[in-house]
Amino acid sequence: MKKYPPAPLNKTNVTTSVTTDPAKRRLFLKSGLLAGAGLVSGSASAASSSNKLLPHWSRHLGPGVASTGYGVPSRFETDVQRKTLDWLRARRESSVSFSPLQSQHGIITPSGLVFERHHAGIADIDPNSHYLLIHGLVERPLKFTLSDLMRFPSVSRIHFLECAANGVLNYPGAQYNSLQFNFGMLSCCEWTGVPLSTLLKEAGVRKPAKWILAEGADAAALTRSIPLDKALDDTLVVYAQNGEMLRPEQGYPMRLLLPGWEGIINVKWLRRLELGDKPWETREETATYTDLMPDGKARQYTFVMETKSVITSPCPENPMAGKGRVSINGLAWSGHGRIKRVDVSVDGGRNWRTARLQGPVQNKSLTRFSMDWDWNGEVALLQSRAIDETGYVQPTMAELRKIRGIRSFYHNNSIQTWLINKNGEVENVQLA
Ligand SMILES: Nc1nc2c(c(=O)[nH]1)N[C@H]1C(S)=C(S)[C@@H](COP(=O)(O)O)O[C@H]1N2
Ligand SMILES: [Mo]
Repeated sequence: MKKYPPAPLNKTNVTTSVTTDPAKRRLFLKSGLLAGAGLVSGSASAASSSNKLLPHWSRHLGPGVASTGYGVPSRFETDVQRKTLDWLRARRESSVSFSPLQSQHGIITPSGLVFERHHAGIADIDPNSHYLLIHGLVERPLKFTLSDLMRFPSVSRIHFLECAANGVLNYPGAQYNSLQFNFGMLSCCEWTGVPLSTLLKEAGVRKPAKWILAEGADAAALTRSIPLDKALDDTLVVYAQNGEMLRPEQGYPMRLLLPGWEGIINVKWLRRLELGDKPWETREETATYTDLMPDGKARQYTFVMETKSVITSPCPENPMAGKGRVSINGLAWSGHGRIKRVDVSVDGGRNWRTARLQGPVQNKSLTRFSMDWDWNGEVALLQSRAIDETGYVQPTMAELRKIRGIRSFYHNNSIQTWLINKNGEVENVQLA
């Protein structure tokens, strides 16, 4: 492990840039303020600009406030990007980009790095020409513009969102050596909006209603059927994400958010909710987003994203820096509720140790875990296994296939194995 000794203290540096004398300090602050406001010309104090031991950013004034009204990351972080695969649906009819989880810190995905999945591209909606209609089995059909929605009391909640197809590139024979491509259809944001139950109360649900059809305003007019129970439980109509209005990619000006449920049902660019007494059997719940089981029948309406976890460092994109003490870091999540425990193995699942969870552990949210490890430089097999508050344990690929067979495609929540090579490189492998 690298050691980081404190930088040598330089006398000139200390006395010119920092002073503990209150009188001098006031003077220093005053001239600093004036310079910042453009009232004083010239560069930083002569004493510090002549000190060549300091890096240039410590010797010269910076450019003032950021050059754009909306900030961007450091120019040294430009390789942190969403990514696409040329062959995989990089067409406007169907496109997907993957979030760089290897560069995510904490649990919130920055808005500009949230993965995208579009069935007809991004709808560019003028909020003044858009409204949400609630109709069907209701007492009073209602229309809500964005500003109508924003008049209701709002809630803000942190939830993950995962595409049911996350991990399909990770079945045997199709493995990418990548965290981003195998796990990056996953994000976690703070979402702000109105509980759907509030809007349904305004419209008045009529007795026979059991299901709701949700429809998007994109060219796909994407539709899915939603059970009324979930709609009245924790479903939100959201208009904001991470403290600002939704990004166009995420459904501006309004989308549905069904915490813990598969991505597709979180209808973006939401324009219509129709109440009915049975599911509509739309394309996205019959021809796709169903799982063919060993007996030849297909599982349908598999809403919940099951408990899952992955080590994000080390991973193929984050190789080992060297022998010695490292912190194994990862993410865990469950569509059933809170994460209760995460176990980590460095020997391919023979022995497990309980990892630290970074609190507060939130409901249907990404949860950070970590474990200290002294790497002896030998080959190792790293795994993580999440357990949620219902007691559900994340399965191995073998366990998953025993139940699901080999034709099932969506909802791959199996345990991931990273092989650590002696040279520190990390490989995506599957254990038999
Ligand atoms: N109207 C509409 N809603 C949609 C989609 C779409 O193409 N159109 N894609 C769905 C799918 S398959 C997923 S996984 C999520 C992705 O949400 P995101 O793009 O905000 O990450 O949105 C869902 N909602
Ligand atoms: Mo999806």
